[in-house]
Amino acid sequence: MLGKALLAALISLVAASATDPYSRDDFPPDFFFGAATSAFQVEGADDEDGRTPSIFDTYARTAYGMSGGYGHKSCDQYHKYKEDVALMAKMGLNAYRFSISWSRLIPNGKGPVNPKGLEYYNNLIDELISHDIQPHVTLHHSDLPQALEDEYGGWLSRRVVRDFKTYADVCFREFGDRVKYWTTMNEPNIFVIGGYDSGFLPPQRCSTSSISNCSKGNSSTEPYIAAHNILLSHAAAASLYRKKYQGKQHGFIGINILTFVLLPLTNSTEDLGATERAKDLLSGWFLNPIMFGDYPDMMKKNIGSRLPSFTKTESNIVKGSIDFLGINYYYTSYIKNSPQSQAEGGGIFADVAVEMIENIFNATAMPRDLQKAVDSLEQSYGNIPLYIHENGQVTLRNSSLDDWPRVKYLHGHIKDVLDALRNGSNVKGYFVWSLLDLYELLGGYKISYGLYYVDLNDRELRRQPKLSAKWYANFLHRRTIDPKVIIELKKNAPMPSLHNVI
Ligand code: IFM
Repeated sequence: MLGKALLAALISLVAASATDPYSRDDFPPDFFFGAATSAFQVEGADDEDGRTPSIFDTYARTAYGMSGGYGHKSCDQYHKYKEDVALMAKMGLNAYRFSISWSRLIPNGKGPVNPKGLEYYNNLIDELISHDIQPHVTLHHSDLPQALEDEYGGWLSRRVVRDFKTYADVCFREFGDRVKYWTTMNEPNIFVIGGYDSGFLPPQRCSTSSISNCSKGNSSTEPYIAAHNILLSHAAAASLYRKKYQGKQHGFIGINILTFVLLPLTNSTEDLGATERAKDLLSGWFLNPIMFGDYPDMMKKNIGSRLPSFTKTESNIVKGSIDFLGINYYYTSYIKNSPQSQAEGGGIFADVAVEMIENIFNATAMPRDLQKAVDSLEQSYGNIPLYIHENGQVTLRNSSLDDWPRVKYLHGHIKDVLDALRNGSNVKGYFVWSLLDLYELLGGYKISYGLYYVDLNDRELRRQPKLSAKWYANFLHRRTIDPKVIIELKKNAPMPSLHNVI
């Protein structure tokens, strides 16, 4: 009797879910479903074959970056790329997002090209193409060559623009016959905040930070200078690509930003206004110059002469310098008006009088809003082709291979992408962060987002599929989803809370 009741309940749950599930076939056939990594986080071989350190290496060796260990071996993708590409193919991915290590390709950031670096990326790209996996390549993912940081202050100097353009030129020339999707920068909006305002990311510079003790920096000027040089470097590379390569290589060039859904903490006029200012700061800082040729008016007003200005020529090069926008989306944040902090020298959030109430490690409380993130960008910047370059669920690194929270997260967010598409948005691809358990930017080896677990105590660094990898593979291979999975997904299982882990 009980058995029958259970069976009936099971059938009704599966039936109820019939309106809810979706399949790969609901997406356009040419939609990219991939996974993502970045060079320093996955390659290892940090001092092999001529590679020199980047600012990410330096960060990983010191203070905050040390939490969880140093990433010199990481997943050793440098030696295991064939195995990793085979995993991707088995999972059914048709795209892989990775980044090139500038200091592996051009040791010290400028000068001769390293033949071993060239060989590695050629091999990786060829391996991907031979498995019908499109390479989506990022040029800078938090890893400026340390030599350029030491020589002239890296992104703080205008000299970086020429060196970045030369590096990009090498990449387009050597790999552009096979790489059709180029992203100049990963998350520059967070890179400049973490690297020059709060100091919790490379190159760890700050003067007023409640989070980090930096030995040098100036939080009231450097984030703006670094951002300006990043924008000019991006634009120089994009303009070069369009003039010299795009006509014959037929590829696309874009930039990536970390995006949030920003919600006012309360419905007060003050918090609503603060939310608009936070959007201007977190997206508009980079996207307004790229789409309209200048910084948001609010930033110009609040920051005054500390915000660099574009000459007419620069503005023309920056404006319209993307064919697509890549976004990384993880969570929603609440915004509070913070008038008392509007004094110069308080850091960039103080400059725009906002407080951001983040909850990165406690996703339980956070609404899922990838569709809202897409809608909000499209409202502000139009129907530009979008790629979800990163999206994923953090867990403790050595937790269970049965990563239900990650399966739930991915299931919900891919559905959001489908809803956005059905609503007319121009999303072209979705990448899970991350393919493997790699060296995490915040938290080293303590936390992870991977579809595959990598046991660091295993000398072979064998990759072990988590439930999420199997779930993603089932989805991509159009296999029927086990009803038990659907039932589990419907349960309101709590997301992990990782407070105080890093
Ligand atoms: O690991 C990082 C990645 O390098 C940039 N985007 C966010 C990820 C997770 O924190």
